[in-house]
Formats: sequence, C-alpha cells, structure tokens
Amino acid sequence: LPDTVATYHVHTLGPNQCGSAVVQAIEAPIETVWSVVRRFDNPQAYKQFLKSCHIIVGDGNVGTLREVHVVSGLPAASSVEKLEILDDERHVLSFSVVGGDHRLTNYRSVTTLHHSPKGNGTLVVESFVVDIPVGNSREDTCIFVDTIVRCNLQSLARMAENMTRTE
Ligand code: A8S
Repeated sequence: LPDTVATYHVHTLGPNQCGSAVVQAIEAPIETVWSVVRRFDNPQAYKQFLKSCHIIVGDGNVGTLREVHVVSGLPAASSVEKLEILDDERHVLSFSVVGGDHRLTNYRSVTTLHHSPKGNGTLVVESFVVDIPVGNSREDTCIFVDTIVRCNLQSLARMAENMTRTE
C-alpha cells in the first residue's frame, strides 16, 4: 500500500461516528484528475448533488471556507466547508464540514490520488468520518454518505476521462 493511504485514511472513530472509504479507478493521468480535485472553489464541477459554491474567505489554500448549496430532493440545503489539507506533491485534499443546513455533523473527508499499478491511470481513495445523526442507524448513515461519495467519484472519472480524450 502507498504510505499516503496509511497516513491519511486510517481514522479514529468516536463511539457515535461512522466512517468508510471508496476507491475509484480512472483512466486518466494523475495530474488531470488532480487539476479537477484541487479546485476547492469549484466542487460542483463534478459533484452533481451541488448546484453552487461560493468562497466565504480564503484564496483556495488551507483554511479557505466555502458554502455549497445542494440540489433539491436531498435532506439538506447547504454546507459550510473548510479546506484542511491541500498537498500538490502528494495529491491529498481534505475538508471538514463546519456548518450549514444538513445532518452530517463533524463530517470530514480525505481524498488521495495514486498512480494506478498498471498503466497511465489513477486510483482515487476517498475516506470519511461523520457523526451518526440522532434517530439514524450506523448502517443507514454509512450507506447515505457512501452513495454520495461513490456518485461523486464516478462523475469525476467521467470528467477526467473526457478531458484526456480531448487533450
Ligand atoms: C462531499 C461529500 C458529501 C456531501 C454531502 C457526503 C452534502 O453536500 C450532500 C447532502 C447532505 O445531506 C450533506 O464530498 C451535505 O461533498 C450532498 C450537504 C454535506
């Protein structure tokens, strides 16, 4: 395993938290994928559940705060998120949820990119930790977040693969 996986994706869970990880293979070079992932000001480029994003404070480096608005049909309206890690050399991005109108209290995720073992592609690993909302089960919470993250990474794959075809 690459050492960034052990460093960034092994989370300590509190008694009322759940966490998981999603892995996505992408047939595009790591720098192409990273150019999309690193844009903390533009998550709606590939996160299809988001309809808008604006920067509250910061210049896109660590500490930057953004507010995203969610498409209708989800049990949420908005989220305020803080950029925690942006490492252009190791290809690591992490953000935490610090406010907003939704049920995912103390959500934090880490995304790392890796050269795929064979060929010119990329492996994306995204893990998260979140509090289990009162009235929800551990399993339902994990399935809900897992589904969102998996959709985001599938959309990221489509986008990066299209960019590669037209480069
Ligand atoms: C991300 C990951 C997640 C985003 C969740 C899990 C969210 O934006 C949506 C619905 C919610 O209920 C919570 O990388 C929240 O964005 C789509 C508003 C945080």
